[in-house]
Amino acid sequence: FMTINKKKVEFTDEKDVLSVIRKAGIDIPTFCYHSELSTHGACRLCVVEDDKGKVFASCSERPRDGMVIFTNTRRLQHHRKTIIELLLAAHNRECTTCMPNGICDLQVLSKRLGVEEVRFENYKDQLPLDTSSHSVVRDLNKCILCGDCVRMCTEVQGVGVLGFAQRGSKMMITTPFKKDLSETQCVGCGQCRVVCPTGAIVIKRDVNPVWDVLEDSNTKVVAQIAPAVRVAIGEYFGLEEGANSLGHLASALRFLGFDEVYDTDFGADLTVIEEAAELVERLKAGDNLPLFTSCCPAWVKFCENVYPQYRDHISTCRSPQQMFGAVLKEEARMKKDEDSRKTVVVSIMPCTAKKEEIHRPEHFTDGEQDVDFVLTTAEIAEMIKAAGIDLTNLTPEALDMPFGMASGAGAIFGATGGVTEAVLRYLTGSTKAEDIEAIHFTGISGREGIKEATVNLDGRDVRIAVVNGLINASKLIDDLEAGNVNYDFVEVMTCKNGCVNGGGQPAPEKPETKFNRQNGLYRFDSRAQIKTSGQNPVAADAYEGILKGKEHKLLHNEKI
Ligand code: HC1
Ligand code: SF4
Repeated sequence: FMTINKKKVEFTDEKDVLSVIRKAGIDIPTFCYHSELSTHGACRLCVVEDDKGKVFASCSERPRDGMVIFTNTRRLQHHRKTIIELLLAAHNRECTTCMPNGICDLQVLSKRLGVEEVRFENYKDQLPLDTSSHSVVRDLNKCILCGDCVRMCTEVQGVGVLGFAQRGSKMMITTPFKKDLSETQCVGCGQCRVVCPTGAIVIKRDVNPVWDVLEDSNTKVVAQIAPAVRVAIGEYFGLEEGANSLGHLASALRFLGFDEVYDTDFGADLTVIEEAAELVERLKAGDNLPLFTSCCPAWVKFCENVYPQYRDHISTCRSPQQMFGAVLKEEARMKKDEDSRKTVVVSIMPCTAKKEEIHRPEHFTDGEQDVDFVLTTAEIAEMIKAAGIDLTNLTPEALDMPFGMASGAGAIFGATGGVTEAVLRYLTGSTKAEDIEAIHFTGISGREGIKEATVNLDGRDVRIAVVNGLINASKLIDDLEAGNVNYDFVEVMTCKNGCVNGGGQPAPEKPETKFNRQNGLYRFDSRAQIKTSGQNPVAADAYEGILKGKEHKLLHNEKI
């Protein structure tokens, strides 16, 4: 037991006093504390006072039996207010035009703690923004040096392009040799933005050019919605975490002026069919095994940067977003006599790295970019709100045809293990509920960073690994190099738990948020009429029609 504000509180295995306080229902403020990152102890907002008058950071103290602490004395209130004032003094305070306006932790806490004035002069020079990345924008004038981005990039992603430099009032977070982000090994995952408590790292917005094309009557604007978006966008509108909002979103997009609305799950069905064929071929030839999945662009970039010797192991398949983009543009080319409008494809994605993927030339078809814009879940929510549409009050609508049909296997792509599960459903060929369930329980689903399974396909044991969080990809490849492990198929998703936790999604409210979204995708799958990609009649028709003779050209990467 410990005593918090004169009340007895029980604790068990909490690693620090802060966790005990929060478990007791007191929301103690912090900037630099994330349960999944190491403890930094820098922001000092979580200070508490003991019965002897000692003040200490609760994030860095282990709970002890008999401890007596106070969380909100006048002294602590004064201390916290001064910290916020000092941060605000060194901060660009153009809040009204700042992207996280209204949800910025610095803004929220300064209101909550009753900061009425800033008694100190701003002593910092304004620094230029780094807009070089397709995925995120860095604004050092809004950085409060909590180090959350540094620890995320290093500890979870193993990329490590952000670090502290200089000391005292000159201290800043920077890249190696202060290079622009686009010149570093940054993979564009946007996870630094998810943990940034202010506007120092924000999503690169593509909202304005999309508004322009929506208003242009010479343009047909076609949307595709990624799997993970449907189970997260509702959070912006007060819906339950993991609730399926696909139908609501389709309706909202039509209100915004989109001409056709599709589901990237259809592209995922095509990916399953192509990637499964590639796996079978490589298993036969024994070449370039393990086969690495290619749907996550941040992983592809990471592999190219850090492990170029494994480049040929990555599947030649384009990602579902790129396959679908190529199909939509091909359809437009084939029908240009009926419809002379220019077709613009907009992807709605949970991912900031998808913004860069669309510019990779090996994904172009005959030199033409297939997907024109990527909007993250955060950006489309912004547009829906700007238009005054209340997502929750819309009547859910169906997707358009001819491509608006997808299997449940396509939807689970958005959760770690989902791509593998979808490929195995297709390769085993059974549509029986018990066989589908058995695949789920082979070991490919779950919360671990690296999962393993062995599955018998046509008499051969196929060794599989499923990875989420890039640092785990490094561990796996180091083990492969050392000969400690051996696999035939490896799925890698950059973000922890997969796309549900992507850099373009709402910042998770609590640790369970990502699991609620993951469960939402599996619920979506359980209600889907078709379960495997091979059963998708629209995909089968596409192979007989629009894709015939063009499978490689539209669905695979050009070697550059
Ligand atoms: Fe993903 Fe994918 S699952 S990469 O996580 O393969 O972004 O949702 O759209 O392309 O389908 C993301 C999600 C997404 C692709 C698919
Ligand atoms: Fe690191 Fe990802 Fe942020 Fe790039 S986008 S700096 S790789 S966390």
